[in-house]
Amino acid sequence: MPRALVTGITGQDGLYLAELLLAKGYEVFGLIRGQNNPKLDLVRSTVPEVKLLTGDLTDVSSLVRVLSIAQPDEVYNLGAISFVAYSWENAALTTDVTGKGVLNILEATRLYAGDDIERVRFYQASSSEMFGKVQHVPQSESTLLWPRSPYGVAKTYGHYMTINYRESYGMHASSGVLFNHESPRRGPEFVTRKVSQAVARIKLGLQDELVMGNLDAKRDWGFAGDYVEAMWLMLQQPVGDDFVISTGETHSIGELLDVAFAAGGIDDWAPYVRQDPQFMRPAEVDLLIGDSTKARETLGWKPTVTFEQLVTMMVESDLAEQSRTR
Ligand code: NDP
Ligand code: GDR
Repeated sequence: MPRALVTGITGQDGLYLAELLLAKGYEVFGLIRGQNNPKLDLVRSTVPEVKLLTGDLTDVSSLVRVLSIAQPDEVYNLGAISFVAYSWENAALTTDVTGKGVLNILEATRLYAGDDIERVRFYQASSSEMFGKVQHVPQSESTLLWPRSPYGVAKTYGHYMTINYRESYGMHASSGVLFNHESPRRGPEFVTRKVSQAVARIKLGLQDELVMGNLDAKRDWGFAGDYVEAMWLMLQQPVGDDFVISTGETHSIGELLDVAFAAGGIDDWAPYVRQDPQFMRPAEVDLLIGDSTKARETLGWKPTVTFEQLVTMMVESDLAEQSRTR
């Protein structure tokens, strides 16, 4: 039975990845930070087979201990401070967790592998946010990185450190440059879920206003369930490499509002939506659209859920959840 260690198990992707790995017959270990995390209930009820181990990406000794217990064949580093807007307010902490945390787990993995570096394969959750002020459209593995947020800068450090471990030590280390991916499990602070929850609550008469930031930014949004499959596929390749994972379609936040309100049976969103500077960012990433040709050709990966299907899935899920809990 292959063994996998997943950091970020309480996040959106961690849960989907754990489900995928369990279905493939893996023994799965998840890194948790410890006490009183309300998201642990969902992990325990959805994937009770996962063995939870306590540690933190900022604490190398905890990672060394966790690796020695889990004895993984594959390490998926999904843990991060992942909310871009928050990263300006907590730039140093974001750097420690999202940036230096990658070095910590790479180094702990190298120590764990010892003389047999091929004993373990490593996945790093890199991000389209690294493209920032985009230098080419669409963005591929060779597009110049120009991050525009402390989060993007930290991810860029982790990305290059992963490549460096591959090149310096021959580690089977892969970096997935994933574009935005969403699901009903998405955290409510991210724009898709904020909108889908608001549509559900407006429809049910629980809320009458949605306060937003920049409506002109464009994102390439896919379904998280599809994207975790790409992570696994990367670690099944003969050598580590970097892959862009994206749909190749881009939509503005305005278009997201169009589709989400329509999915909730509301024709016109304008009467409900107000913009407020508190949700504007000091520097914006205006346009993301990915070219995932390499992943499609090498991994045989492709997305299965369209933008409209994704947004509708999220609105329907939130309508069901809000109806249950109101
Ligand atoms: P989430 O924000 O949902 O989950 C983040 C996870 O990181 C949580 O489990 C959180 O644990 C954990 N974490 C936070 N701080 C630490 C720490 N100090 N030590 C250990 N774990 C920590 O993210 P997603 O699931 O959406 O994303 C997974 C990864 O992929 C992240 O690295 C993200 O940056 C990256 N990514 C995501 C994309 C997306 O569109 N979703 C696109 C590209 C990259 P806790 O519950 O304890 O806070
Ligand atoms: P992003 O996702 O920053 O792309 O990072 P988010 O959903 O937060 O923002 C997407 C775009 O929407 C605009 N926006 C708003 N965003 C939020 N959160 N709230 C609002 O009210 C709002 N109004 C407009 C933003 O300005 C932005 O342009 C996500 C995270 O998952 C990262 O961890 C990951 O690396 C990248 O996707 C790829």
